[in-house]
Amino acid sequence: MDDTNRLTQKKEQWAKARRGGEEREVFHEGNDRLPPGQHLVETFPVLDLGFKPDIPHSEWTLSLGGFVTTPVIWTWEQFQAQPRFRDVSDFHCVTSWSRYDNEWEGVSFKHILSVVAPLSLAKFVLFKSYDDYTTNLPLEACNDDDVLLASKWNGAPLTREHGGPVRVIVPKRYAWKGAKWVKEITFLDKDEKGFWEVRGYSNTALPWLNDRYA
Ligand SMILES: Nc1nc2c(c(=O)[nH]1)N[C@H]1C(S)=C(S)[C@@H](COP(=O)(O)O)O[C@H]1N2
Ligand SMILES: [Mo]
Repeated sequence: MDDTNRLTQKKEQWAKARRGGEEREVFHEGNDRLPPGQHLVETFPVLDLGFKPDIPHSEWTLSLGGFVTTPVIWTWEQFQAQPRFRDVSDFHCVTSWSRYDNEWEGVSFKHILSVVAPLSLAKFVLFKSYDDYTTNLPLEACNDDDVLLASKWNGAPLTREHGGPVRVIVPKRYAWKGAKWVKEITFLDKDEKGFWEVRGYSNTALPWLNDRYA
């Protein structure tokens, strides 16, 4: 087994153990801000596949393609030249921690949609990252006011460990639906499951429904 597989397996076991524990005795009911089964943290844990890609701005590109009218490949300078967007949101990881009031800054997904103009047959979005991670969402879920491609967190450039240069933030879904180190965004007519989705995690990933596993 290679290191990535071993770490992935470890993470899965950890998530399952947490789930078992929660179901038996430490399940949190949640409240009007904390979804069921979550607990609040003030730190910002780092989760990845055991590999944090290092992409200098000079080599970074973001490709937007698939079923769109105008595919584009942005350099770092071109990404930075897009209209800026800021949003504060709560972050919910499926391994049960939540972090409130994260201030994200970058480019809104609404702006992405206005640039590429998806064709009417585009119904799903697949995200690919520099660490080969993938995750998927319906286009509807991405076309929301709080979804963005973030390059700053709490006023500072996004660090490499948290997905810099650019990560995707989808506040209404568990955090695995937001690709760190994002590299390609592909608009598709059919749903194509991502890394965790093919490994038994929920395809919808809705924190308020405690919707963790498929
Ligand atoms: N490229 C990539 N994106 C990823 C992951 C990953 O391993 N690789 N992990 C996901 C998971 S499971 C979570 S909880 C969040 C963690 O983000 P953080 O490390 O900033 O807390 O990133 C998500 N995006
Ligand atoms: Mo996660």
